[in-house]
Amino acid sequence: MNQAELEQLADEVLSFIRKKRKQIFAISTLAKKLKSESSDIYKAAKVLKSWGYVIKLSKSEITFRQAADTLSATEINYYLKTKIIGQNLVSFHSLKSTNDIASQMAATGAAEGTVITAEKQTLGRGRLGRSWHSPEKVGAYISIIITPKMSPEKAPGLSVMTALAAAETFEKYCPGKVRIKWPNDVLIGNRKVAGVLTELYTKNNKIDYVIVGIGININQKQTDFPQTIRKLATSLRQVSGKKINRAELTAEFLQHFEKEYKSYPKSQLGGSLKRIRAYSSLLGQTIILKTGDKSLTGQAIDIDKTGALIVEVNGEKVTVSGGEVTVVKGS
Ligand code: BT5
Repeated sequence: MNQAELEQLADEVLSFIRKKRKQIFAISTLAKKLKSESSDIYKAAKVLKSWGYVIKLSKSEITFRQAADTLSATEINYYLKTKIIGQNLVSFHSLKSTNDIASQMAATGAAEGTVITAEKQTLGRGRLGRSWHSPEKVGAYISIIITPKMSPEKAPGLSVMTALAAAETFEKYCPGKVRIKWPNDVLIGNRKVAGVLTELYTKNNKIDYVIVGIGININQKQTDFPQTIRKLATSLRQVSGKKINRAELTAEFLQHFEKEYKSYPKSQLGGSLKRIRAYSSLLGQTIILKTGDKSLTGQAIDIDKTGALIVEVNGEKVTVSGGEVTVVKGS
């Protein structure tokens, strides 16, 4: 049995023992059920231990004690209750960027709802060539492939939709503290806890596919962030005071995403505007908004169903679909 086969067997053993914590399984019984040799089951259990699972293992018995802190497909699947999003789930240990792999997979026909995750990214991307700090074991780096049947002009609101799904996920861990900073940031206490990067691919003026990427700071301590962003960033653990199960949180986020996405191609953000407004950190504030080399100053007054920000500038309403916002202090 080669390493890949052994890892697959380890996954199968896990799916048997994972749901029954503390139950003693005879290796010979598992071997029969999985049509394998007892010696291979033993080796597979050792692989699970090397992945961080706490397992009591003897030559004849296996007992599952505790799950590993991983973002593996098996762990996420354990918590996943979606119908489409994440039903095809591919997890990597290390990638340059989950968005890049997702795009390659979408271009070669991966199904809508396919999700790519990574334990760490070596070239995690933000918008406009910026980078996303993506260290191992503490965050979640997720990309979702979607193929909405709608015109490309309707795509910008997907970032706000995703930020909403993230905010609703985080609410359970940090109730009452989560804010959405239009168009793609999720903040807690004015610090960034997650960022969304939506990339649209078109063919003949139609959407070919969209990659929705999100990076979530989950279990970082403040010193885990590099100096450059230490004052700008936070994690769910820092705010809640509790270490959070990353696989469970990822599954919960995918579920919220699926719920929001269901109605999006038809009615865009129509059904969720009330919640978006309630989470928004900008509405009512005086802001400076930069788009390309243009800049405007005004009061953010609303977000519409396309995800655009409505800004009042000298008594006139201006609708903007993207950009960089700075809040003018004391507004
Ligand atoms: C974003 O860009 O906020 C989008 C981030 C998307 C990351 C995900 S991870 C999975 C998928 N695969 C990828 O390669 N990317 C996506 P932007 O609005 O441009 O913000 C980037 C800025 O946020 C940086 O310039 C830093 O100032 C700050 N930043 C970088 N890493 C951070 C982190 N871990 N936490 C908080 N802020 C961070």
